[in-house]
Amino acid sequence: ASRAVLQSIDLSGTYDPEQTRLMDERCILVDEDDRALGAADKKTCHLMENINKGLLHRAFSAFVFRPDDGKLLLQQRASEKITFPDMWTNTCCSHPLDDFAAEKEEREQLGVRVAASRKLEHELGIPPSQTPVDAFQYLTRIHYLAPSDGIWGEHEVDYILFLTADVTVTPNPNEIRDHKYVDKAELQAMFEESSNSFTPWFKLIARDFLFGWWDELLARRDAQGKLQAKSL
Ligand code: DMA
Ligand code: MN
Repeated sequence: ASRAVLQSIDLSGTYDPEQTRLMDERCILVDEDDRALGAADKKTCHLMENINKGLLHRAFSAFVFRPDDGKLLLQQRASEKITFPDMWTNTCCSHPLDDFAAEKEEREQLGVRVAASRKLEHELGIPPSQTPVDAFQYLTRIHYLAPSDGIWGEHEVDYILFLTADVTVTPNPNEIRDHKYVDKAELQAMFEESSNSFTPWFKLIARDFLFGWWDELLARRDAQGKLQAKSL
């Protein structure tokens, strides 16, 4: 894709100032085989007009499970979010950034692990000491495209990371409106009640992968009934 044809728009005065500022972060552009091609700002990467021309970037979706009862931590995105506001989703999603050398490291998915730890702190206030990079389990990568509201959307190679850990949550209200722990039945009930209040990538991952992997986590509980730190 030629950079020259990419669109931009003026966000000033339209959206939350902090979320507007974060649109200057630089995402890592990739091809369909997840080979890094360069970088573009988050705003450029999330405009449907550019996505429709094939622009694709790298992302992660983290899922945090509570060892004691095997429940998954969900978040509801803040109303301030420019893409997919107010929707319920997995624990934390974001992008490894071209702005940080450590987040460009592809060996052992190190870059996305570092980004996941950074954003679990930024969005949920989880101390990084509770999310060491080698504690994340990398499951797979998915390539997906999903419009948000016409102007905005997602087109990503998304790394799925699981973390089984006790975490201390102190939400950042600019990122998160609400959060809660759910078991499988509670999540199913939420889907049945209002499927359209969930992000498209979370619904896709739930439909294709989540429940099977979650069953495996639960099947490998120790004698005390606790989830093991790494069991897939
Ligand atoms: C983007 O998440 C990543 C995925 C997998 C959709 P996001 O919109 O929550 O990113 P950020 O928190 O950086 O705005
Ligand atoms: Mn994205």
